[in-house]
Amino acid sequence: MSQLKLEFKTLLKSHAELVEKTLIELLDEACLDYEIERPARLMQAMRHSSLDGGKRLRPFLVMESAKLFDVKPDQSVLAACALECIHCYSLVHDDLPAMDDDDLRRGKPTTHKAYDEATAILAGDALLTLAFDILSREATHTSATTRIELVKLFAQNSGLGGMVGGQMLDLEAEKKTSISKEDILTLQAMKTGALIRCACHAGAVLGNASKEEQQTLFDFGDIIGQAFQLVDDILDVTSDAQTMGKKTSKDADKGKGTLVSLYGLEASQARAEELLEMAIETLVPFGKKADILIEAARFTIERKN
Ligand code: GRG
Repeated sequence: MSQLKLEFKTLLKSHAELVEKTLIELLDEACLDYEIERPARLMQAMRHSSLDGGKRLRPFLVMESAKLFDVKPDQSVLAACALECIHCYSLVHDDLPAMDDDDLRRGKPTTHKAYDEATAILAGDALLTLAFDILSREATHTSATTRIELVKLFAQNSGLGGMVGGQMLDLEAEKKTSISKEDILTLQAMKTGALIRCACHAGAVLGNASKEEQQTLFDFGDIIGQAFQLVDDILDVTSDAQTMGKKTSKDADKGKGTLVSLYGLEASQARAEELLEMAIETLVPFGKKADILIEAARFTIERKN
């Protein structure tokens, strides 16, 4: 294994540990910092949905993108955790019977299986709103202008024009007999790509980067977002539930149109490699400072779960 890959793996683990520790603190605080009582069952379901699992790729991207602009991980971890809360909420709601109807997530029972549907809906809602509570805090960034910029960025990427809108397009696509490549790319860029792009862009915002630098991180995030979803579709065909920690063959079972079903495995794998080269090219202006982000792009392509 190359020195850089080793460094990336070590950082992925240590950032994930920092995210876990911070999420535990944020959830503990959420029980304490107001006078009003917190429903214990809801708190447990939020912890079940957000702690002890996942690759924590989005927070990693926030922290490593911010590092390009000399923001240390302990200064970017709160924004990183806010994004992870939004991601976890989306997984909880996506697993519900009304959506993907899944029993397994991150190797554990999905939240509605461990609790019940109503509690899972509320746990998702509370994680989403907690994300914006975190973003509004002075500890997330000393500048109120930057905090508002982050709120807008996270809201736009997670909402109607981003992840939620993409999920709607995805649900509608399931009912169609065929779907074009352009439609697949649009819905994937919204459903999955938007949060990954947001992670990289947020790092640049936290670092007060110039508009040009922000655009570079946006472009990088956009490309790895595409690659991430493409690999997710490939793994849905080639992997198994134990490795993935969630059910596989879901796309084929539903007759769902993906780039893999349109072009086949080989062409999809070649496209993933092409996207990796594009992602690396995007970061050329940052030179060696971007080595770890490039490894993150490689991980997105080579990951097994
Ligand atoms: C319900 C509003 C709403 C949105 C759902 C995120 C999403 C939209 C659906 C999840 C379905 C899915 C499996 C999409 C493929 C890409 C994806 C988001 C995979 C899960 O992300 P990972 O692999 O998960 O980063 P971990 O568990 O590692 O955090």
